[in-house]
Amino acid sequence: MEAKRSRDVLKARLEAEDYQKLIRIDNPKLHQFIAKYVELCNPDTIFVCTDSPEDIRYIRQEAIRTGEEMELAMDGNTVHFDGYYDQARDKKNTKFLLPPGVDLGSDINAMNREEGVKEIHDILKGIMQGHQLYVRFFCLGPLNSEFSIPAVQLTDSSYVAHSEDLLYRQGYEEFVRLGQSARFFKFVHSAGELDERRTSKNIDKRRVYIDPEDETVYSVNTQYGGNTIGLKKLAMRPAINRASKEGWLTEHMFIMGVHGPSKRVTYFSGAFPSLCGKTSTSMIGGETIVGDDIAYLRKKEGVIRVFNPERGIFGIIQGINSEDDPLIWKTLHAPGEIIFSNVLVTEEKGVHWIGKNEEEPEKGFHHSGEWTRGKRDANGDEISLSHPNARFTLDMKHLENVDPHLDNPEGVVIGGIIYGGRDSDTKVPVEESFDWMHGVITMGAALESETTAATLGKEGVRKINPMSNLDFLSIPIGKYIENHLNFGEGLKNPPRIFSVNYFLRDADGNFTNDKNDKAVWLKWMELRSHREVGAIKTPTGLIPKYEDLKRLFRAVLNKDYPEKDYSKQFTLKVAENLAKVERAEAFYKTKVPDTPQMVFNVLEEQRQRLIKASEKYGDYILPLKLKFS
Ligand code: SPV
Ligand code: MN
Repeated sequence: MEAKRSRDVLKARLEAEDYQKLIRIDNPKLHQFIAKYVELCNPDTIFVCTDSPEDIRYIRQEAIRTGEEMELAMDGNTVHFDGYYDQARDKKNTKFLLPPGVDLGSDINAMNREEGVKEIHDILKGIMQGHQLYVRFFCLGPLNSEFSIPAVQLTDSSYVAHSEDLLYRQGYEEFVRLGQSARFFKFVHSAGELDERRTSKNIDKRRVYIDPEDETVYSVNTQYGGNTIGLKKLAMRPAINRASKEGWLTEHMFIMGVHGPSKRVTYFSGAFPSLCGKTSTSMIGGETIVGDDIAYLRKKEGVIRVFNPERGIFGIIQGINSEDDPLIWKTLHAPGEIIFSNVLVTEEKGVHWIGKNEEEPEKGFHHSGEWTRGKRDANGDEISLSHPNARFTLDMKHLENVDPHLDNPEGVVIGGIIYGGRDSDTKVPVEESFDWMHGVITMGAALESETTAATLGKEGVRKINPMSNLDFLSIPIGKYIENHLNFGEGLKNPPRIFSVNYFLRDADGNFTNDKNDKAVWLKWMELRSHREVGAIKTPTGLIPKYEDLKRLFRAVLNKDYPEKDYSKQFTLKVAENLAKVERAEAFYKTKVPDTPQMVFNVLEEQRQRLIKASEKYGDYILPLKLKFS
């Protein structure tokens, strides 16, 4: 649509005040985009949000007026329910739209661009009749930063517009400032027709289509945040594509400050698949949080600087309890703007979730409607008190442990990178790689995890998930790994790379660690990144020495750390580690045609080290035997 016609459309469809808000932004491409989807989706009314306090308040009130959220007893708290079958990211219907000749490989869901655009435009046609369209502007990353990305969201869901207000930096003024120079991402969302409970009705037509070249994402007939909140996982995909072209990285990582001796703060970013402890790690007591889910890694003058494109948390609530998670617990029980989703609402208008260490109510209201214990769904399955993927949404400014550099336009310099997965039987709880390449390949590219409730489908299946980013990759996996290898070049002081495993179990199936032991691993990694403690060299990496952990367990958790626990946790399991190498090799050989040769070389070296060690020490090697460095 040409510039003049798009302005005419906007003028005809918007109230004068909203039209003026848009015209203040001098960007014809933006106007064209908005006009196009106004015409196609045909909303009854349009609200342009400038981020003024009145506009923000209006969005919040709309969420309650429309019934997408309900107020709870605690001041500022609301609850939102997604449809019973709309509780997680829909991988099957999330697809990249690609022009002919572009192939992302068999593990990434894609379709022909032209067909996809046609299909989604057909679904979007007239979809907002009877709805209000909210137009919102955000900034992915700190304001006034050369590294941030502006983004515009069109949505007919007040819940989505409200959630984004807590999760992202407001960007209207940023768009005004940037004018025509803004290289912005675009998101179009419609919850589609709603049922009497205000949840998306036509989930058979649920679609999330990503056009990486056009940096546009379409999402329809769904409300679940991971499918709809444009700036979250939807933005990650075009950001990975843009990063790949420009030589930086977009990662599924938390960012946190780990507080070392003498007030030293060392920043770590950590990639774990969904539901594997990213939020709880970044929220651990005594440390400070920069972000819990997404990180942009930029290189400037030989140093890696990391940014959080978000400023809020859309965190898993299951299992949060007053003992293990005191910081988040406190925030979840204080007045303040929090959106709970898919939790149980009690008669007193409080909230409850699985694993909250308080007496469980026998009844309440949640995503399946009225709930009493023992209720079953249409398939005869018992409906749990809250959904395992139930979440809370809040602005990190409510947290007492928010890091002072969250909004630093220069980001924070990173001292260590952590890869973690859900691994019941192979990897030790914490380990450092030999170097960047070894870490990227054996800990990042070979990262595996057992599937969780964060995506639809069976749980507990072990899958390779490179850098925990597979669900979001918009470039071929091989290219992505190569980008990581290249990113490590020319660094003045490369960050150390570590792996952690919080989910190791013993032969009886019990976890070998307590939930909060991660606090110790973090302190150990902090010291290692400054080379202030030694380590034991094993065939798979560098592991802690017993005496260092013993000291840290006492200092951090005031806990004794018996040597038998250490031996159990840090025993090198040769056969399991060899099998892991095999699985990684098979994955890259069969599924990733453009795998850099280095991946196979480094995996082969790991295999040889494991074989050699087992010839000397057997199949299960106690760490004390390996004390040779
Ligand atoms: C995840 O599943 O990795 C999340 C939540 O962080 S979602 O927004 O659904 O992606
Ligand atoms: Mn995530």
